[in-house]
Amino acid sequence: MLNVGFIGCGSIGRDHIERVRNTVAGGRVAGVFDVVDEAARKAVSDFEVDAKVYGSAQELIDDDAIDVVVVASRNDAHLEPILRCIEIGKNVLTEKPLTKTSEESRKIVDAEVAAGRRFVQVGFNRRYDPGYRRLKAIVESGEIGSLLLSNCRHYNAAPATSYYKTDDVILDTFIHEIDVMQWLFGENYAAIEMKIGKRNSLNPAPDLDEPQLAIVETESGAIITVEININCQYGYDIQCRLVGESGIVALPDPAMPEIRKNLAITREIDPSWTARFEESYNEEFKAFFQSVARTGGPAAIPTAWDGYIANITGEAALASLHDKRRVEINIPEKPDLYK
Ligand code: ISE
Repeated sequence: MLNVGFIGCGSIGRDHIERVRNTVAGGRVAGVFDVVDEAARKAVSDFEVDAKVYGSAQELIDDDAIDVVVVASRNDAHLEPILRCIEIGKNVLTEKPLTKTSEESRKIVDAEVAAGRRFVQVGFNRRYDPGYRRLKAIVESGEIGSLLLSNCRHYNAAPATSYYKTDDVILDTFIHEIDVMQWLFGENYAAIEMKIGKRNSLNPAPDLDEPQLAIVETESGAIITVEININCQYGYDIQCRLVGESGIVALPDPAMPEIRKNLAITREIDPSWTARFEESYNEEFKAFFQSVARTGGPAAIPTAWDGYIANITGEAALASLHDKRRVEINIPEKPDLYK
């Protein structure tokens, strides 16, 4: 049983504490830290865990009583705790994005390469979703031939926070497709072009420009389009259709009962990602615990390298948004550690 220390007890941090407490075997909630001390104490009492509340992230990481660390703090507060974990040799599962910039994420990659081992698993949870995993298996079986095109939908009913901005649409929302499509296509991206669509009058935030449309080109010339709409009002709606040379495969919707009533057939849509992707979050934690418990590491996928190249693509997307042009993506050579 691994003693798990949690850094960040906001909404996703609380979800993870709860899943380790109640659902996923192999770990015990042993410590918590949040910059808002009250949030850490509340998590301990709400989930009735026997966990120590630490005064700083470093104090938690450095404590011998903590075996592995989960980072679920704000996106701009991931770098220091992850670097500290690598420095003292502790495995860490961090929420996505790895960091907010490719420069910061490169520091994590370099630290792992210098240490000669992977310690970091990045929370691109979709790689553990049963639907996406089936897509991957079908692609790899060769059943629909080489991929030519893809069309994705990433819709949120409303933005995740009241301070969500245009750039967050890329670095916090679209970053999921950046990672998962690169994984499905099994090749690097070559270029990206972003467009901002007509403003939704129900979008409450002045500096949040969306919906956005991404047109991504892979190295082999395949084209992926992604609609990102985070004020869709009606629910959390994730779609993905892959077009191969001899067939098409689409991501299944989550199984929901169909109700026939009042001259209509209806099926519920999940309200948010926590419900829609619950199984994938549980599976990513299982993989994290198993990789550490079974082998003492290295960490499971997605790796810090995946987090880093997602940042490079995110930055190209931002440049495209700001300069209104197609931007080339240059992915550096992958170090042996990640091959
Ligand atoms: C959130 O952090 C997620 O991970 C969701 O999957 C995404 O849809 C949402 O926009 C993000 O804020």
